[in-house]
Amino acid sequence: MKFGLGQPFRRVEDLRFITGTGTYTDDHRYEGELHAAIVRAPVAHGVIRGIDTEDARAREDVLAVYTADDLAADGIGSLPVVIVLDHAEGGQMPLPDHTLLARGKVRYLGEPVALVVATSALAALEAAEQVMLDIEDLPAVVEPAAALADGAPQLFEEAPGNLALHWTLGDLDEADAALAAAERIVELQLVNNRIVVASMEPRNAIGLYDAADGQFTLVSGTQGSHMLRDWLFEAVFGLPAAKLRVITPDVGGGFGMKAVPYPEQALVLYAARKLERPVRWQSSRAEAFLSDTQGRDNYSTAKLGLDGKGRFTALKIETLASSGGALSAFGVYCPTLSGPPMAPGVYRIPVVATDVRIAYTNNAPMDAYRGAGRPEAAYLIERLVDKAARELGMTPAVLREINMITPQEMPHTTATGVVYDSGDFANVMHAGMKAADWDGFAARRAQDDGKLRGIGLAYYIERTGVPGKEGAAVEISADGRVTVHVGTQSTGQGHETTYVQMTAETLGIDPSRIVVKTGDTDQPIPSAGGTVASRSMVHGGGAIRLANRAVLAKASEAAAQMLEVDTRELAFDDGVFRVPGTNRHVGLLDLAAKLGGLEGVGDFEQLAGTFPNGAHVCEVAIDPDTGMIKVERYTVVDDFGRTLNPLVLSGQIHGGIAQGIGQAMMERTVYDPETGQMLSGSFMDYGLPRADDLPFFDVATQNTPCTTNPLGIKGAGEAGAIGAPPAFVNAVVDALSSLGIDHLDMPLTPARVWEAISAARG
Ligand code: SMO
Repeated sequence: MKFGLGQPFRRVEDLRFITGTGTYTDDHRYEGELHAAIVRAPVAHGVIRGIDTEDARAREDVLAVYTADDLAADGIGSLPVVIVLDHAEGGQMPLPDHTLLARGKVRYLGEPVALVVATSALAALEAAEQVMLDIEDLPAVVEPAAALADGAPQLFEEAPGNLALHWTLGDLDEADAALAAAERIVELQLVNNRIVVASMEPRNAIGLYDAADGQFTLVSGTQGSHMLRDWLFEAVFGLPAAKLRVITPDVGGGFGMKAVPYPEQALVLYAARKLERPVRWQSSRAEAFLSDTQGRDNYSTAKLGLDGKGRFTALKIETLASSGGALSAFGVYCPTLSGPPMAPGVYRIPVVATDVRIAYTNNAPMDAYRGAGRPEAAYLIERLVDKAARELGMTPAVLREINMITPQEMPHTTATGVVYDSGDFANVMHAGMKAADWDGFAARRAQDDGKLRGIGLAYYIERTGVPGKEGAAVEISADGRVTVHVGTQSTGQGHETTYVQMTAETLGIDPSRIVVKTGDTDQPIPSAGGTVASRSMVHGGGAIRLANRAVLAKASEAAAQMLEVDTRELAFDDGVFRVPGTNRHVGLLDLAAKLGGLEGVGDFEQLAGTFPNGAHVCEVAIDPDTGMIKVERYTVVDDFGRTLNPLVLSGQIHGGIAQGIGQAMMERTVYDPETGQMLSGSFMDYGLPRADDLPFFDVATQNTPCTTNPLGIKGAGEAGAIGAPPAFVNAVVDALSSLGIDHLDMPLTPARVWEAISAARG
C-alpha cells in the first residue's frame, strides 16, 4: 500500500482528537501557576470615571489587580496594527491607540478594563466581580451607516466622524460613465451580516517569565507562533522578539480569529513578569462572544452594467464596513486589499470600481473570518449576476457562461489588477450542474407537497496563498525517525497527515516513522508565516518539498561515495539508492544511521497567489407556513489545481460549507442599536448550524493545475465558506421568485422568510 500524494490517507491526528488525548493550551499545567480573569466593560460606550480595585485587592487569594495606569507606568505599549492604509483623499488612516486595557473610555461591550490575578480561576472570577467600575454612559452606535451619520457619538478623537478609513479601488468616475453608457443596469443592495467566529476551543494564553535571563514564554492557541511573536512582542514590550518564545499546542479552530494578537496574550506575560509566576487565562464562551474578533459586517450597493447581448460592461460597488470599537491588527484588510480586488469574480468586466468606508462602531473589533474579504466579494458578484439573469430572463448558467473568462484567456488580468493564472470555469460549472442533476430539478420542484422549491448556482473564485516566505526542516535521526518542522499551524486542517504524506512519498519512508512538529518559535526553521489565507499547503507544502529535496541531495552525495559512483549514476526509488544494472544499493535510513542523522532545510518563497474556484449548487425546500428552509441537496465541483488528499480536502470543504450556510441561514451577531448591549451572547440566542440542519454534501474536483507553485495546488481551506452563502441565497430567492421576491438579506431565518412570504402574498 502506497501513501503518496493523491491518496485518501486517513487523518493521523484524529485518533488523538476523538479519544480526548489532544493537548491543548488548557491542558498545560505549571508549578506555582496563577489564574487571571479580565474585568470587562459592562457598557458599549462610556467614560471611565473610576476603577475601584480595593475590595478585590483585599482578598487573600488575589495577588494583583492591574489597570491601564499600571501598564502605562511600566511602559507597556499598545497592540500593533499590521495593515495601515492611506485614505483615498490622501493622508494615512488614523491609528487610535489600542491599549491592552481601556484608558479613559470604553468603546465596546466586553472591552478589557482590568486584569485580576489570583490563586485559582474561581477566585480570579469572584475578585473580578468585586472590581467596581464607575463609568459614565455615552450613547452607542453599532452600525457603520449610523456611525458615519452627522451627529453620531464619537468613538475616537483621532477619527473625526468615526471614519476609520475611506478607500477606493479603480476609477469611480469611469465606472459611472460606463454604467451610463450601458444598455441595462442591474442594481442590488445587500448586507453581509456580522457573525461570531465560534471556534470550538475558545482563546487562551499562559504567560511564563524566567527572571534569571529575562526570557518570556507564551503558550497560546494561535494560527502561527512566529507571526504572533513578531507582531505582538516588540510593539507591546519594546523588547526584541527573540526574548519571547511562543508555543502553540493543539488548537481547536481558528478561522482567522486566532491569527490576531489579543490583549490577553500580552497581559499574561506582563503579569508573569510582575509576579514572577506562571499566569494563565482561559476565555469562557460568554467572553468569546464579546471579545473575539468578529467577521463580515458590511453593507453594499452594487451596480452591474450590461450591453444588449448580456455582456458585462461595468461594475461599481459602494460599501460601508465596520471596524468595531478598536482597530484590530488586520481590521481594515478584509473590505479593502482582500475583497474588492476579487469583485469581478470569474467574469470579464472591463471597468470595475469600489468605494469603501470603514467606520468605528461600539461593538467587537472586526477582523478576518474564513475567507477574510473574499466571501464578501463572491457573495456580492454571485448575487448580482443571479439577479441580472432573472431580470434578463436568461438562465443563471447561460448569463454566467457568456461572461466567464475562458482557459484561452489565461493568464488573465482583471480590471482590478489581479492575475488569474489558470481555470476552466465554464466546464467546471457544467460539471457541477451535472453532478447536481440540475436538469432533473424541474421534476423535483413539481412534486405536490406544499413546499416552495428552489435551486441556486454560485461560481466562486478566491485568491489564496498571498506572496510570502515559509521555511521547513526535515531531520532523519540515526534510528530512522523523521521529523518535519514547519511553521504553518494546524487548527484542525490535518497538516500532520498531508505533510507526512508528502514526506513519505518523496523520501520513500513509511508514514508511521514520520512526525510533523509545528507551533514553537524555537523550531529550527529559516522562516515561518503561519496559517492564514489558505496558504499552508502552498507555502508550508512548498517549503517541506524543498527540505525533502535537500535531504535527498545530501543523501545522494553520501550514497554515491559509498557505492563508488557518480551521483548521476544513482537511481532513487522507494527509499533506496541503487546503481542500475548492478545489485549495489543503500537505503536512505541506513545512510542516516551511518551518518549519525541527516537533515535538510527548505526556504520557500511563493511569488503569486493561487485561484481556487468552483461551482456550488444548492437546492432548498421552504415551508411557506413556517418559513423553515430545508437544504435538500448540496453539490460542489471545485478546481483546486491538484488534490493531495481527497479525504482531508473534502473535510475542509464540508466544514466550509457548514460555516457558509450557517451565515446565510441563521447566524447573526445582534447588538441593541441604542445601547450596544449584545442580544445574541450565547448559543441559546445565536444560531450555529448543527449536523441535522445540513444535508450530505456531494463534493468533487475537476482540477486545472496551478502554475504559480511547484506543487500545482490551489489553497482549499476557505473555499467552502466562500461558495456557500451565494449558492444558498440564490436557491432561496429562486424558490420565492414566483412571489415576486428578488432579494432577501442573510441570515434567512424562518422569521425573515415567513415575513417575506406573508408580505408578498398580501
Ligand atoms: S480568515 Mo484567514 O485565517 O485568512
